[in-house]
Amino acid sequence: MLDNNFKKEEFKKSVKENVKMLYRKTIEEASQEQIFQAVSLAVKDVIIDNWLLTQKQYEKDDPKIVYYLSMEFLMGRALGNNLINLCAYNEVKEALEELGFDLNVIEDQEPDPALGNGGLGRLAACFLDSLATLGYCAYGCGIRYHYGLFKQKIENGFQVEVPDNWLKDGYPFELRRPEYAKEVKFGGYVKVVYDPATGRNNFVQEGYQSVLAIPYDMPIVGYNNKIVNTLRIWDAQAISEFQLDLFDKGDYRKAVEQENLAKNICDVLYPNDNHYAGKELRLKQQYFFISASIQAAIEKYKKSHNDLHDLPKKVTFQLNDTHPTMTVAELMRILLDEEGMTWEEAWEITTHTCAYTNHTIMAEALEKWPIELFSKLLPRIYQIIEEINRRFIQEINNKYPGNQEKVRKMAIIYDGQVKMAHLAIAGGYSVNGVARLHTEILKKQELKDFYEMYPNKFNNKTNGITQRRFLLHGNPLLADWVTDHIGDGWITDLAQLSKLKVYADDKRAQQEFMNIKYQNKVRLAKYIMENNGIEVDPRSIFDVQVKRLHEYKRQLMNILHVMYLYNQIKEHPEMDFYPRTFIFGAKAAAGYVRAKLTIKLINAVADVVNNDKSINGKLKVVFIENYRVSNAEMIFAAADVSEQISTASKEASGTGNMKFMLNGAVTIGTMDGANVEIVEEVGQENAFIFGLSSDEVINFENHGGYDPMQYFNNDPDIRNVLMQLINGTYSNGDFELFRDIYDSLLNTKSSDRADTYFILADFKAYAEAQKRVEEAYKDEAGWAEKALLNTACSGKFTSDRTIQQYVDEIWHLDKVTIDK
Ligand code: TH1
Repeated sequence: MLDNNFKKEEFKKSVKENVKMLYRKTIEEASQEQIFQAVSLAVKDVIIDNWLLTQKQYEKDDPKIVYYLSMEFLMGRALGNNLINLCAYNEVKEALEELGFDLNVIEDQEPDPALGNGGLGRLAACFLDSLATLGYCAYGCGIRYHYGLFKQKIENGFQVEVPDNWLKDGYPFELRRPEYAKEVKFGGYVKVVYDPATGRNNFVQEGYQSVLAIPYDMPIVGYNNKIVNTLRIWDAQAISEFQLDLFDKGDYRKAVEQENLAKNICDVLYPNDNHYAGKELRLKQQYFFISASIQAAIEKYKKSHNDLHDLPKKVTFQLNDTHPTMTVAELMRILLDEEGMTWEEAWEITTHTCAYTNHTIMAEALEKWPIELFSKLLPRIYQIIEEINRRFIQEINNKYPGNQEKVRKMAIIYDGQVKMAHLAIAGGYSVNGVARLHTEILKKQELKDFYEMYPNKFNNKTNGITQRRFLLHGNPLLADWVTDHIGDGWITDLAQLSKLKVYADDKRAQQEFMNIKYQNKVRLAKYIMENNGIEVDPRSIFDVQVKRLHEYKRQLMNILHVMYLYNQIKEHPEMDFYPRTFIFGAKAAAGYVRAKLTIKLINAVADVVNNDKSINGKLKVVFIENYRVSNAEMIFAAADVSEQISTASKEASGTGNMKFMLNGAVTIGTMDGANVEIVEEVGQENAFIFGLSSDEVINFENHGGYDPMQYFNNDPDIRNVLMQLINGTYSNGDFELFRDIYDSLLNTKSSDRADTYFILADFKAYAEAQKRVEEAYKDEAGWAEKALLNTACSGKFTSDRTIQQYVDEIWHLDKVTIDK
């Protein structure tokens, strides 16, 4: 039996007690939601003991700390995951059964905290899980959005956004800690005050507005090691309502302004993935959580250390993309203005404490703030950035005398804008990409000049995912099967999955493996029936593309290919065709018109295809509403084919690709992001690779694009499909509904370049790869071997490996174990 604090009878008693205390009810009278709250409280009780133990150990050992600063933490539900990591899942399941409840149903009561958009936010959550499991002292720092990413409803085929009020019934796994509140200042002006005692100019912000940042802590439970780390998310509260004596009671107008400022800062997560909108409120959010987090970190450091010059030995601030880059200037501000350091001292410390991760090369995601906006909202921070910029330009001039081109391309402030990526690179000691190909593109293209100037800052950390959530919790049948064959070491050492390779051509193992896949497909088919009212055949190929909707991810190419297959089946009814279910799940940013239209197209094609009796159910199309972490776990487990078809060079890494692979799905994809490394691990013959390479794409882009018209003119299959966008086939005779999509592919007027993402260029290669998928699937044993090998070769893609590389090469943390 594993070592945990769960005694079944005690646990049952505690649940009953909680139901009584919380709701004045007996267990028979309580609703499932109330049982969820009571169970969570009982679990939290166990967690808090370990949380305290961990705290004690950290105080004793004084390890180096990483602060993972991120605007997004896509945690997903906590109850099931906490039980898994406490090694108490099965016991609690039994205990609840004895009380007459089903743990799965209880888990379904939990709101899915969606404080993130997609890969970037989910990566942060996987990293926290790995950090706790590996025994490293880490804090996640973020924002307590009152509304996470919207819930998606599909009405008449269109996406409708519904607010996600995840805090409505209270969230049992958070702890409010008002005693650690911090003041954050906005606006006003900077007054220079000469101090004759020190002979220095002091910079004092005056006439500002304040907001109080209140931390809420969430426990991050390590796997089977008693370690509990902390995710600290900050909420905003008006200073006046918190601490009456702090505010000037006479200034009513200011009081109201401060009240309003506090009110909306934490309202809502910006729903844009890979896109920057440049809104003032977003800038406020960034400074709000960074200022609070850095103040708290410095205060904590000073409690047990007396020399801030040693900060880099004890602390790293890891910036999750450029969103937290304010860290560089805020740390400088504290060291200069509050600690009285010289610029040189402060800069030395800052540039050895901050490190930056780049997650995208998409131009529209680059953060560039107008000087006007920035300097008005953050006058002192802006002043500091100006000085950083002045010295940085000097450094460029020293290295490249007279080269104005370099200054133009690299300056932090240029053309009336503050460029956050440049600040992050200049202000930190490490710059990393998130997959090997992506890091190479950074070094050779996007950040070439910076790489030339600071080659030693650049490094790669290929992303990973946590197997605790995406196999152990999400796919219990496969998890048990794996454990039966190779033991349970894989749970904390995923490389051990390679021991499964010997079973790849074993008939019995193949059968068991595919039988588990089948059962998971039945589970998903049931979910689809209940949620979409569509009947799908679990014996058909489950071909899945789930991820945020973005043109570069090319959901459009997928659905155009479905239209093409449908045409083929209609034209050649006698044709041999293996039944296939195309499954989509994707949220589009609320303002991204073309992405939303693509969702409509997918649903429109689904309507026609699914209701055409003449094709005998050979083809089904399903759009799963409200794709999110909780249903993702079930979807990965059920997939045969993993669609990873981004335009080469555009997807920095991808992490869904790894979750599919772990669960024994075979990839159809381009040589993009981490797909490259997936193919390297599993072998070309166990994946279906097609399309332009990143070099080819970049080459086209550097030479004015390519001509999609040639494909339209020369290929009747492509022409047919495109014409169906504007001849009413999928729009009840409406020629205009999908015209924007048609234009985006062919018409240079509708965008800078027609077919920006090379869909027509790759279409035939994609169709041909899909044909290979079909042929391969018909060979049952051959497919089973491929599927099994995908699981067996997925060991590299654990976030435990990624985190260990961050620790070894960037953070240099000390490993902690809890004294028994
Ligand atoms: C994603 C990348 O698109 C994806 O390829 C990568 O696997 C993931 O990050 C984790 O590294 C990004 N998400 C965002 C979200 C915003 C801005 C930039 C990116 S890059 C808001």
